[in-house]
Amino acid sequence: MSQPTLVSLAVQDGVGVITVNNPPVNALSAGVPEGIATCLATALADPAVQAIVLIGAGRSFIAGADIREFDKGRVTMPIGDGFIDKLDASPKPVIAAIHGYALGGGLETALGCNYRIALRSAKLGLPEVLIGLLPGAGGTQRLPRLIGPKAALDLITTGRHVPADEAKALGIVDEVVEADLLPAAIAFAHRVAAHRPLPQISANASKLAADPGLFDATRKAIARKARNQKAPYNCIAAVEAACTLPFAQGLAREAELFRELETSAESRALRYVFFAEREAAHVPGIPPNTKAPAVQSAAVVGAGTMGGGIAMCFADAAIPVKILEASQEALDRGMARIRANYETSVKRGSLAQDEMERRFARITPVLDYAALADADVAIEAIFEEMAPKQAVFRQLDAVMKPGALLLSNTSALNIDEIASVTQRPDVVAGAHFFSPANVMKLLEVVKGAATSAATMNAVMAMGRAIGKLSVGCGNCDGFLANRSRAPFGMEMVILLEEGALPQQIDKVMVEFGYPMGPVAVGDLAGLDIGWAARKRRAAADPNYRKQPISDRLCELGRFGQKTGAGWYRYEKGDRTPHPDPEVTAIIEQVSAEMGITRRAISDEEILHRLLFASINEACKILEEGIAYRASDVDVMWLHGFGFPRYRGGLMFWADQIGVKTVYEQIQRWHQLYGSRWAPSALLRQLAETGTAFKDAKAG
Ligand code: T1G
Repeated sequence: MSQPTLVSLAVQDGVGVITVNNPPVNALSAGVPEGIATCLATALADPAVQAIVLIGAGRSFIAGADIREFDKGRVTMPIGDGFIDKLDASPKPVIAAIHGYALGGGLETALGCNYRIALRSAKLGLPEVLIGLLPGAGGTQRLPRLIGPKAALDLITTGRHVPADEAKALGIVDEVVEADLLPAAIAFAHRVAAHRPLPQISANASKLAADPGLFDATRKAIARKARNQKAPYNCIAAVEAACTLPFAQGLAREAELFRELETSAESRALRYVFFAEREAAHVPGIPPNTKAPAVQSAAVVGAGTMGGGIAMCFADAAIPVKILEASQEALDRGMARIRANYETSVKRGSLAQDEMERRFARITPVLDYAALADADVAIEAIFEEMAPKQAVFRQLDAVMKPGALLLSNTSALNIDEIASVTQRPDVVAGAHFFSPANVMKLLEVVKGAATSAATMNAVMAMGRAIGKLSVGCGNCDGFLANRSRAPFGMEMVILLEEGALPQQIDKVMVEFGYPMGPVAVGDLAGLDIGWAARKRRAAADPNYRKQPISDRLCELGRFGQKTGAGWYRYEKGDRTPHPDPEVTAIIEQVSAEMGITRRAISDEEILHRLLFASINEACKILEEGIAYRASDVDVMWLHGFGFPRYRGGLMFWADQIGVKTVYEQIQRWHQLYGSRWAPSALLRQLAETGTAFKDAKAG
């Protein structure tokens, strides 16, 4: 069967309409740039054609270069050679007609045209920086010429999508229409067919005058977010070149700066993450694009921090939600916390007052389970104890309408044990939100033994509907996220016993790219939560490895920021962690009691002991089939634990070190430290076969 035509030309009413048809998003895959150039040449040679419209078929204009092509060893720009310059030099007017998205090379294509018309619902942008690149098809040279360097820097260094109305206000788009894009574009073409000279962005330097301090100020402004990264700075350098060099030299400088990025570890990692986040949507046993019933109403049991945050997720997605508590007083407290959360967003300017009221009104506090009966989904979000959770599920099982999803927000407890108290275990699953639930994007969707494929599909879709990144996994103690993170936490405590201090561990991990050190994160979350969990585990498991330093801090009432002291000391009203000599003394005291001779531990040993411990556990989770693919571990670590995105994720980063190197180091620590470092069978197999972690297959 012949390839469907990627790019076609049809002449309508003296207008040559070039249509790009490369589903799903009209990426500039091989053949598309060439097709545009061929159709353009044909249209220019046709005397019947007075003007040209370039439009996308299906759901979008052009969403950019084909990101998959970068890793196919293509050294030149993956968007064909200079087809945009051919558009730019066209003697007949070319109008880009934009719907859906015009992103990256797509917007750069539109900037090569003389005019741009867009549907009001369209979004435009240059998001290359988000995958560790820069607009490498003239965008860093044309956009500043169109809207000025300051506005161009904002779009290029943030990669944000700009709605059509804002694009018009900025001057990127000439006209915004409500509907009927093609007829409007053809009418526009007729209006400008005789206009001369044609507007040519590359020839217009009138807006390039930049405040000389602009570029240094921008470099300073992005420094925190752009830490350890190159792309944001190359973006700035490329725009600076637009303001200091003639167009042709500026293009050459842009290409040079682009090439520095295309093969960088940062861009390879960010391009990997782009696809890993999309791959996570696929749960084994469920064909892609299987429709799921939309959740139109929700119920949350428990109005604590998590329950309130979960209720906000539904209200924010315009889904009415009821929230239940055991007493009026608890309910009032929960509602007050929700209102306070919204008021903080209004104060910050990220939420309008009237929108806040609309969202708050979608949350209905109730005291009676019967009031939840007609919700499409009920999410239990009470404290982490099995018996009370089972009691909630018995109540839900008794009242919820047939077909309702019965979900638990538990972060580790056995989904099968929860499902076992209901008559409908097939609709029971885990929906593990991360705190704060209304902010964190990750939703860990846990499949119990009896959970049906339809339920998994429905919960994954529900997560996406409320703006979450749903990642599926199997049922075990701690599921995928917390189980893979547990060895990191244990190793951190042991490093403290052996010779490290909190401030050293945090410095290592912040320099690696975490936004906050793991020890300081404990103080933020509250040390009492972990203390309660440790006491429960110690009671249940005599072999449980105690954490005497952490316990000692808690026995002293040092629960972290909430008590003004934890691992660190805090000044009133200030969240800055200050190393505390008292804590150093406690640590040294415990080391002595444990008979440990403290030693200096290198930063590299800290980094590798923390992360390799979790890599080994992740391999076990994969070999047991609890994780469906290694990239799901990475997506969880990026969105659940703040692992730096430009390093790709725990397993992608491990691949940069090499499976064999990781394996041999773990073997050495196994000799030195005993069973907790026993290499997983999968890790050994990957090392022996030379298979990358990212290609590790679930058991
Ligand atoms: N290349 C290849 N595949 C892409 C793609 C792209 N640019 N964009 C999307 N896809 C695939 C995606 O993997 C998924 O595949 C399907 O399309 C639907 O995507 C020269 C060098 C456009 C906002 O960074 O931001 O241009 O999972 O699930 O939620 O200077 O896709 O179905 O197999 O995301 O509606 C710049 C990236 C490239 C835009 C639509 N452009 N794409 O979101 O659908 S670099 C981008 C997106 C560049 C130039 C430089 C989003 C979207 P599958 P989806 P969506």
